[in-house]
Amino acid sequence: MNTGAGEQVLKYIEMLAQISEEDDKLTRLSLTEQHRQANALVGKLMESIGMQVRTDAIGNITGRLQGSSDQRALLLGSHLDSVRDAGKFDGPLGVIAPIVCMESLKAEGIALPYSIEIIGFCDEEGVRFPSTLLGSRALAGTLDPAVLQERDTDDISIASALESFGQNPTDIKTAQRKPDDFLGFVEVHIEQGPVLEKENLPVGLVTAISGAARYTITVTGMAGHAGTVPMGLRKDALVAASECIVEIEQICQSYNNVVGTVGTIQSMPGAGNVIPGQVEFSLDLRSSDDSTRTDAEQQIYQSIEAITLKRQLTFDIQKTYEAAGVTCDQWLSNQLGSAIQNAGYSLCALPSGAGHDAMAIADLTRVAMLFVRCTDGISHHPDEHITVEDAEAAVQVLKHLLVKFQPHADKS
Ligand code: HGY
Ligand code: MN
Ligand code: MN
Repeated sequence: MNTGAGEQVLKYIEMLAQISEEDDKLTRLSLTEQHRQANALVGKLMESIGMQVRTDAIGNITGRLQGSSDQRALLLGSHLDSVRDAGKFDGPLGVIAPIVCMESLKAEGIALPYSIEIIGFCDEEGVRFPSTLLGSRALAGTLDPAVLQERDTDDISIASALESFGQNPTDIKTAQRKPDDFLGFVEVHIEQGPVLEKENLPVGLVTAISGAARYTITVTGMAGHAGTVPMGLRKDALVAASECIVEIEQICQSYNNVVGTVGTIQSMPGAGNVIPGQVEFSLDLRSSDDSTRTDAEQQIYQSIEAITLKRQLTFDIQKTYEAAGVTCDQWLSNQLGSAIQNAGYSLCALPSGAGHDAMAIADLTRVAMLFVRCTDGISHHPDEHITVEDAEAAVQVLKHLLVKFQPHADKS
C-alpha cells in the first residue's frame, strides 16, 4: 500500500541529513550547532502536527500531543546525533516515522484517547564524549551528574557544552520524567544487520538488546630515537598495543556471541622517527549475555597484562561505559507484534546487537522496538539505506499500533 507516507519519511530524513559539521559527510555530534539546527527542524515538524514542543535540560527535544482522556503518553522516538561519516537513518528514522504517522492520523481526523510524546534524544552514539545514552539516561533519571565533567577531544566538558547549547548543567535533574508520565516507549530503528533482508521482510520485532561496555586502554613504553635504539632494547608501545589488539580479536572470536571493536587509536608522541612511548586505544565489547561479556573482559585483561609484562611495558584499562542487556517488555511487544501482523506483515522476532536509547528508557517505562530492514544491513556508513516501501511499512505498523493501543491495566 502506498499512502505517500514513505516518501514523506524519506523527504524529512533527507532534510535532516543536510545538517552536518562536514560538507561531504554526515557527522552531527551532540550539543553542537548542528544538533541545535536538527532540533529546530524536528521542532518545526512537531509543531506542524499540533505538538507542544520543548527542549529539556540535557538537550532532548520533545513534542507532546494531549490525549482526549489520558494524560499518560505513549513515548516514541530515537536519537538525533550520529557517528562520524554516518548514514542518514540511524536515529532519525525513529523520530521522523512517528511524526509522519501522527501527520497521517491528523489528516484522517483520528484523535487518540491517550497522549503521545515524540522525542529526539541528544546523544545516543557517545561519539563526542566518552559516555553514551546521555539523553535517554537523563530522562530515566539514571545519568550520574559526575558524567557532565567528561570532556571531548577539544577538552570541552559536557557541562560547558550544555551551557553553550543554552542549557544550565545544574538543571540536569529536571530532565528526569516519572514512570507515571508514560504508557510505554516504542523505538523505530533500522536493523543495522542482515536478518530482515534474509527473511525478505520490511519490519521485525526486537526481542532483546545486547549489553555493551566501552574501555580506554593505555599501553606505556618508552619513546626513543627510531635510528639509534636497537630493536632488542625497545619498549615500543605501538607494537605492544598491536599485539594486544590482535589478541582481543582472537579472544572475541573464541565465543559465538561476543563482538569486540577497537575503533580509535592514538600513538604518542606521534612522529615518524620516534619510537611510540604511549598508545591509547578504545575497546567496544558486546554480548547478548552479560556474564559472557564479563568473562571475555577478564580474558582480555589477562592477555594485555601478559603481553605488557613480557615486553616490560605498563598498561591501564579504564571502563568508561557499561550498559546491561535489556529484554523488551512482553506486553508492549505483543501489541507491536499484533500491529505488524495487522499491517499485513509476517512476524519476525530478532535480537539487537546494536545499542539503543530503549536500553536506558527501560529503567523508566516498558520498552519495545520495531526494526526496519536496511540494505545489506549496512549502518554507521554513508551507504545506509532503506526503501520508500519499507519506510511506508514502518509508518503503517505504527498507525496500527497507535489506533489499537490499549494502556496496561496497572498504573506502572
Ligand atoms: O553503537 C551502537 O550500538 C549504537 O549505534 N550506538
Ligand atoms: Mn542508533
Ligand atoms: Mn548508531
